Amino acid sequence: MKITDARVIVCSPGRNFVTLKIITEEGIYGIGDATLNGREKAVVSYLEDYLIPALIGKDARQIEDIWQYLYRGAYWRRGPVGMTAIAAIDVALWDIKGKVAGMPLYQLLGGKSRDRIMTYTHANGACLDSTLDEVGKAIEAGYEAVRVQCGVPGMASTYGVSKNGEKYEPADAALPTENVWSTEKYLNFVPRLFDEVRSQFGHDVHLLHDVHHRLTPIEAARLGKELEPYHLFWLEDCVAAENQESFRLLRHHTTTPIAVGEVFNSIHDCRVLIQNQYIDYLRATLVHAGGITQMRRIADFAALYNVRTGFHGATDLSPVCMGAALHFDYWVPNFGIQEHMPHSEKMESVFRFDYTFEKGYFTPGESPGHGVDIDENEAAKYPYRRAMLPVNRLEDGTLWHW
Ligand code: CS2
Ligand code: MG
Repeated sequence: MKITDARVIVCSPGRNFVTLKIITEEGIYGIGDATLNGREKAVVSYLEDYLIPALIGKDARQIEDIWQYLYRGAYWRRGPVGMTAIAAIDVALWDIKGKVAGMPLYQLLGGKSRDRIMTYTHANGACLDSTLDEVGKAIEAGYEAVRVQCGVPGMASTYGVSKNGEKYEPADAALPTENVWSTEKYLNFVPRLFDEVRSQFGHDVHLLHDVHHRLTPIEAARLGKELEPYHLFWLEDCVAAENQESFRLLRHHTTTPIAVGEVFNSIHDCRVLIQNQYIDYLRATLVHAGGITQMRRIADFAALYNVRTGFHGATDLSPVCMGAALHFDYWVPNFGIQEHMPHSEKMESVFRFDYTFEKGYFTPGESPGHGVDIDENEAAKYPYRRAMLPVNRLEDGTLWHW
């Protein structure tokens, strides 16, 4: 089953998506998501200039060997650009395998382990009252888990709180816009936020919060400890994960569950955190961390240490990522939760998918493969626009983590 062609489709129906289509001599094709927010064209070049030429003529059935060839065979291993490109190929090849077998992807993985997939959505507002309103709306819509982000008094903008009321985190300009950050203002405010949310909505709803790498280990420990009475489902990315020893310090101070990993791309990024039991949830993105082939190894390893999955599902990942992730979630024994930021109608108009959503839960479809396709004519209506994520500075001008 020879690969005869592969092409990269770039479109921007509200935000940029990079989609890979691999075609075999039998005419069966598979689709992968190669979107890396704010660095899209780097992955396009990696695919077009380096990986696709090496793919043509290979047997599409040999997913493992192709993965090893692209990963081990490259002297320059790992990194978000290369691993996103490999993941796109991997997901497209699994899609082909499912179509050939006449089975949905979750069946190829071993069948379903649950009946439906719990998701969390985002509630955010510029001030406490509007944030509480958004939490109320999410609960009313049926979500059992809500990520809460709120503007911090005295700070002009905050991570996770969009400026114009959009549902998603923007990559909003051709060059990065700048946010200002104050750790003290933030730390003084967040426990109050969760106190209000719990007193208004009770303890049944799962609450999550994302710090987006902005604290030092001891600051994160303080936050985790002060949030303990509010029983978070997880506290995400409270420190940057380059120095993984940071998580030991954090872990020794708090029982608030810890989630990390949306920027990871290798099983080696996860090993220390998992085997030392520093974390509870792994956020690695299916399409940034080497696709199904690597992700199921990471998940199996995590299961040995009671670490569960919590896939990244922001709107900068296309419906192709969501479709493949949902099949994985349906199967993976140590599933935790799936992030869900709804795509706009315009974004969805470019893709065809068979997964369904009802009151906070997803179910993947039954069509062979991962069940997501791209309408190339629709995609052509929305040309690429460069859009970059913001940067962050402390009040004195020091560049900080975004
Ligand atoms: C976020 C993302 O979903 C999340 O938890 O951290 O919104 C993230 O900022 C974007 O995906 C960056 O591309
Ligand atoms: Mg995050």
